[in-house]
Amino acid sequence: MAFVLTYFPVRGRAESIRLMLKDQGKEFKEVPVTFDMWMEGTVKNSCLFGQLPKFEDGDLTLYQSNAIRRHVAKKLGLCGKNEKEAALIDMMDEAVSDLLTKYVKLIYQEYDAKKADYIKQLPCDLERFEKIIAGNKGGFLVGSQISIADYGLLLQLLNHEVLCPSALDKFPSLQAYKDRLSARPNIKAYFQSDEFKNRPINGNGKQ
Ligand code: GTB
Repeated sequence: MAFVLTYFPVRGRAESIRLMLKDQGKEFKEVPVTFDMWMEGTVKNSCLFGQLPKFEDGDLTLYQSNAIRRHVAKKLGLCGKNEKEAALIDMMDEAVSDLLTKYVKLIYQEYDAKKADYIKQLPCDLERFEKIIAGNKGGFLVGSQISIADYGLLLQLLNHEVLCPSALDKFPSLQAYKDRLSARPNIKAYFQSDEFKNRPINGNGKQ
């Protein structure tokens, strides 16, 4: 049965869900909700927590982007090949979520006042991921196969390069990782599509 993803026409909290599905060649239907539709209130009132994204998998309806991500990842085998890998992937995914949380706070709450400070401390965060990627011969955050955490990190690297074009200059392993993942055939095709290129990163126009 086809998956259905309901979200605003932006990358935001839905993009890592989209990216996993695209990379794994899974069909899904998008239901875009415009700002005007949202403000009217009916859609918001129909959402369990008054927010999007919403994801439908047959008779299962999910809210909360991380719950959706984990559901999709489990179904598609993106949570590691054993218990140990699964625990390490969870840990990496939480670390990527921490970076996303900081980024979202900057974008939606303090962009003008704090952007310069944010960019100044960014190398501290990226350095940690640089060491992790450089230290894993498998080429991913964990093991030798792509996982849920890699999709999140890839998108964060792209977003941070838009925020600060030189963000990866001092991090050769992250740069190579970003290039390698972006060259996976389905991801490459998706990144080159108008669908991806024309979709704003964030809902408030800041990036
Ligand atoms: N913990 C939840 C999750 O991870 O799913 C948080 C979800 C969340 O913050 N959803 C935001 C939302 O529904 C959208 S992401 N906001 C509307 C509301 O609360 O009424 C940020 C966002 C905001 C606005 C737009 N937009 O207008 O296009 C796009 C994205």
